[in-house]
Amino acid sequence: MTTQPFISQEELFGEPPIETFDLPGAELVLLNAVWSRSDGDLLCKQLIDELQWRQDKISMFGRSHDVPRLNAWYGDPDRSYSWSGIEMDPIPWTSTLRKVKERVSEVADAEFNSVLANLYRDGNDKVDWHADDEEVLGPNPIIASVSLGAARNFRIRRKDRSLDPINIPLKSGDVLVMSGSTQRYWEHQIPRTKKVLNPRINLTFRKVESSA
Ligand SMILES: O=C(O)CCC(=O)C(=O)O
Repeated sequence: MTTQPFISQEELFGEPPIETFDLPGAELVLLNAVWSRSDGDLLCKQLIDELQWRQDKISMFGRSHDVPRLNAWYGDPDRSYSWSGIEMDPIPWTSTLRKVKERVSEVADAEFNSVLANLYRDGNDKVDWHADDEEVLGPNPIIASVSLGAARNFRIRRKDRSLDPINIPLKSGDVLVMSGSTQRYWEHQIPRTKKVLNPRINLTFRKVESSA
């Protein structure tokens, strides 16, 4: 008796394992289903319970607002991070995050010393247009971004608005790698949507300079 090889949904419907994007001044690679969709969903549930989520506040026009998602910053000692006036000291790696980091380092062919975790509780949570261009990341940072749980649209546009924004759907288990001058010339967002009712975690692995 011959056994049929297992064919995943992705293979059956032709989702390419690696997608590149021809965008001027950006280097962007989407690695589809580095984790299977079901493993990605399981990992999402596990990290929702395991990580120490914090609700940060941001000040706008003299008023304080909740950041529209929860965050957590994990990493090597002395790898603090600050953005929009929010200071984050690293929490030591959990064994789950360490395993995820090892896999991401392999597929992105890069080393990382920290990760910003974002928890979008449902489609009401979002991140506004921004670039990950803080000085501690260096001039051409490589950022590997893991999506787990609900699929969401990632939008990216030129800072000079010379092109229409591009929409990249990110699904559970995908890894998006941004490198080169992407953060210098482009900015990205995860827009709010009424269509998504389930949570999504995004882990953006980064290499930051020591704060010591
Ligand atoms: O959730 C995402 O895919 C993007 C997150 C992001 O832009 C960030 O952490 O800087």
